[in-house]
This record gives sequence, C-alpha cells and structure tokens, in this order.
Amino acid sequence: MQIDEVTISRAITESFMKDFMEAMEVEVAIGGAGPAGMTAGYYLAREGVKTVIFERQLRVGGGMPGGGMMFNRIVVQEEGKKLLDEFNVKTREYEKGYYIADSLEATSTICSKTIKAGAKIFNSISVEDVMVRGDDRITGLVLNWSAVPLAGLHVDPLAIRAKVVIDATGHASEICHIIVNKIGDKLRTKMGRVVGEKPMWAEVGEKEIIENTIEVYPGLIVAGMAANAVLGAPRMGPIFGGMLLSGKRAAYVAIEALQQLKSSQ
Ligand code: 48F
Repeated sequence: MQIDEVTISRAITESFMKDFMEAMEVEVAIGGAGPAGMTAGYYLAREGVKTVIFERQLRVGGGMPGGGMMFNRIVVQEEGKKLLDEFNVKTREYEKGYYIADSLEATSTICSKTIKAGAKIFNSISVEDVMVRGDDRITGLVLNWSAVPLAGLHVDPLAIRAKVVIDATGHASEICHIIVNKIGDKLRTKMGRVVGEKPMWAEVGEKEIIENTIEVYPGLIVAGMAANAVLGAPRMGPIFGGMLLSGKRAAYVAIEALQQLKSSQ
C-alpha cells in the first residue's frame, strides 16, 4: 500500500469535524479534564448521557499527573480507593487508611475509561464565555482554541449548546467567575460570588468538597477544586479522593438537573 499524506490529513479533519459537530448539542458539557471533570464525564457517559469535555491544555489530567510537588504519586483515602478500584487503577496501602497510586496510571486510566464509556474529550480548547438565556439559565459554552489568546490573536469564538454545564476548571473556577462577571452576584453562595478557597486543610477540604458539589446557578454545577473555591472551603493538596468523589457526585447532580429541566418543559 502507498501512503498518501492527503488521505491522512482528510481522515483526521473529517473525523474530528464529525465529532466536533456532534458536540455542538449535548446534554452535559464539562469545562476541564482534570480528575473531577473526567470522573464526572465517565459516570455521565456510563448512564447514557451525551457528554463532552473541553480541556484548555494539550494534555488531560489537570493537577493529577504532577502528584505532589512533581513526585508522580497521589494519595487517596478509603472512599477514594474504592473509586480507583472501580477504574481498575492499582493502589497500595501505605499506612492504615492511606493508599498510594501512580499519578500517571490514574490519569491515563481514568481518561481512557471516560472516552471508552462514550464521553468526548476535546483538548487544546478553552471555555472563554457562556451562553445564558431565559430565566437566568446557562445554556451553553463559548469556545476558542487555547492557542488564540496565547498568540494574542483577535479571533472570534464558536459556541455549543448544553442542557447542563459542569465547572471542573479547578482552583480557578473559571466558568463561575464568568457568570459573576457577566451576570452579577447570582451564584448560590454567600454573597452570590466566588467565595475563594481557604488555606490547605486536607481533612476539612476532603469532607466539604462533597457537600459543595452542587448546582450553583441554574444549569451550572461545580465539581472538584472548583466546588471548594466557589463555596469557600480549604484546598487539600495531593490527596485526590475528594476530586474523584466530587466528580462522581457531580454526574448524579447533573442527571437530576437534566430530569428537572425535562419535567419543567
Ligand atoms: O486543576 P484540575 O486538576 O482540577 P480538579 O479536577 O482537581 C484538582 C487537583 O488536580 C489538585 C488538587 C487536589 O487536591 O487540589 O489541584 O478539580 O483540572 C482542571 C482542568 O481544567 C482546565 C485546566 O487546564 C485543568 O486541566 N481548565 C481550566 N480552565 C479552563 C480549562 C477553561 N476555561 N477551559 C477549558 N479548560
């Protein structure tokens, strides 16, 4: 067989565009393919929900591959270990109740299972704005290639429609900030704004992240570190159980929000 460069180029362009067009009308759109966003995507896709994830970086995983201070290990507690077991990520007990996993195995396995479950992940694309319609409800995301702002180019974005959005953009909680900047202090938090994360306290951060995984604005759910940043809870450093559990919870909060939307229409 002769290899033709143009056939390769056509294969890439055509199949990418097909998936991108498909992603323009989804049930759930997730900003950020860190541990929380990918875990949310995995459980949503497993439940048959049409889900897409947009990730700014070239690579997925957010803060997970870097482990603790670039030592590529993560620690999870008992509940987090059960979730890593579900993904079939190997863990080893370090001391009673503390489990270690390889951060690269965790990242690559969760990513692979999320895609195989049916969620689409688009890397190198940033969420730069949102769409809000009707009675104050987020209805979509506004996207641009991540390289555009890096190059300082003036290029207008494109938009996709989603019934529910998950802000899994980590510490920066970018989608929630966009809502506050453009719509006002309307988040379901103290004062309606992003409260901001508190100093590191792993015990409290890991507990509160689950309670903080809520719908903070109609159609917008927070997951992972964004949940603690928006609701004003501590960061927790390289213990990742809370991120995975929050991602899983966000999937089911999103499913509930989809059901409520359906019954209100
Ligand atoms: O930061 P990140 O890993 O968030 P997470 O899933 O997990 C937090 C932990 O990694 C760690 C921690 C553990 O205790 O505190 O920090 O909550 O992943 C967030 C992803 O979102 C991407 C970003 O590149 C990262 O991969 N992201 C951020 N803003 C945008 C975005 C945006 N506007 N559009 C698209 N992706």
